[in-house]
Parts: sequence; C-alpha cells; structure tokens
Amino acid sequence: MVIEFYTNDLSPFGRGVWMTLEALGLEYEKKITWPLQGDTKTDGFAAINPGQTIPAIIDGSFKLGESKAIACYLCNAYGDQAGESQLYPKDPKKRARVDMVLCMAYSMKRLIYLFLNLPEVLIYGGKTRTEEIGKVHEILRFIEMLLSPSEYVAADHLTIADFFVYIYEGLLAFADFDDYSQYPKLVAWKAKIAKLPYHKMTCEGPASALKEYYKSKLQ
Ligand SMILES: N[C@@H](CCC(=O)N[C@@H](CS)C(=O)NCC(=O)O)C(=O)O
Repeated sequence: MVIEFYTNDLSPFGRGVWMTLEALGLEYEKKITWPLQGDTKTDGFAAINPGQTIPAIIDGSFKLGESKAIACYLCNAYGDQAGESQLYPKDPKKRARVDMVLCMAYSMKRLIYLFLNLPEVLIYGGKTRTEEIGKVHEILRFIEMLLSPSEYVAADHLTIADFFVYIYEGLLAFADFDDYSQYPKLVAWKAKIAKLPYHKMTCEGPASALKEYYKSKLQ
C-alpha cells in the first residue's frame, strides 16, 4: 500500500517524516500541500489532520498528523519488516530516551525559530534576532551533551530523534551560523548524518531552497 504523504519539501517537520519514510524504504506518494496558500484550512484536510498542519499521512484508512507521532507510527508499523527496528527501539528504556529527545527537539526548534524569527520572516519579512544568539549556544551545548555518552543523540545508533534534531539544528545555516568550534561531537555527528543515502534528497536541496527564500525575505 502506498502511503499518502501531505507535505512540501520546504517543511522542516515534513522533512523529519520524509527521512523516516526513506530510512524505512517505504513507498509513498507526496501530496504537495502549501499552508500559506490555504491548502491546510479546508474541511477535507481537517479530516486528515484536525491540527490543520503539514505533515500528515493517510495509510490505508488510517489518517495521522504531527510529524513526530507520524515518524513513531511508521516505525511501529513498518520498522520490523524494513529491518530497521532500531530506528525507534522497542526496549522501554531505549525508547524512552528517543521519546525524551523528540520532546526536547520541540524546545530546540522553538529557540531556533526565535533566533531566526520564523515564521514571521517568511510571511511578512523581517530580521534575524541576533540578540538571541545566547539561546543558540545553549541548544548547541545541549546537543553536544547528548552526544557525549553516545555517537547519536538518543542511542549508540541512528534513531528518528537524530532526524528531527538534525533538521532543526540545520536551520541555523539560514543565518550563515558557523561558530561550531566548541562543538566537535556535534560536527562529527552532522557529518555522519550527511552520509545517509537519502540525505541529499531530504536535506540538502530542500534546506538550501528554504534558506534562499528566508534570505530573500530578510530586511
Ligand atoms: N507540531 C507540528 C508543526 C507542524 C507545522 O507547524 N507545520 C507548518 C508547515 S512547516 C504548517 O503546516 N503550518 C500551517 C499553520 O500553522 O497553519 C508537527 O510537528 O507536525
């Protein structure tokens, strides 16, 4: 069965699901959806995701929204058959660690959005909030700490938590942030994620397209 995947390539949240679909080798059909053009505000879309945001999926008769819930569901439903059960480990303690980092990823995203002044810049134009740079370093210090006991953010192997943390942290490139001298583990981890076979498609092109758009809207 082909999974219907409501997203657009620029959505960081959608890209976390996109990486998961690719990591699991699932068949999916992208249904390109533009929130700013009102695509998520229709009754039809609300029936798929009452939260009226992308990403969302339809898998057979099952409809689901919220990027992290979708990534967890895909692993639960298809991880074993894909031979990728470690992406969202079943062991309660290992899984709890992935869940913890997924929850924390939301706070990271919030502070990175604060610094980049998103989504305001994209919608109305505006400036990067450079005065919030201290918050950025707090996040980077935190990721470095997550990477201290293990090579990945939530385990000693790749999990879906890596996808979301990687995508959110990568948004800092919009502001040409490159002050990574205090974060060697983070730099090594990013290089490993960048070698994933689906990285180019799900991360490189989409992130640089959104960066270009962000920069075009800066005032
Ligand atoms: N917590 C949600 C956030 C999703 C989200 O904000 N998506 C944006 C696009 S990148 C959206 O659909 N915004 C439309 C809106 O907020 O009305 C998730 O992780 O799925």
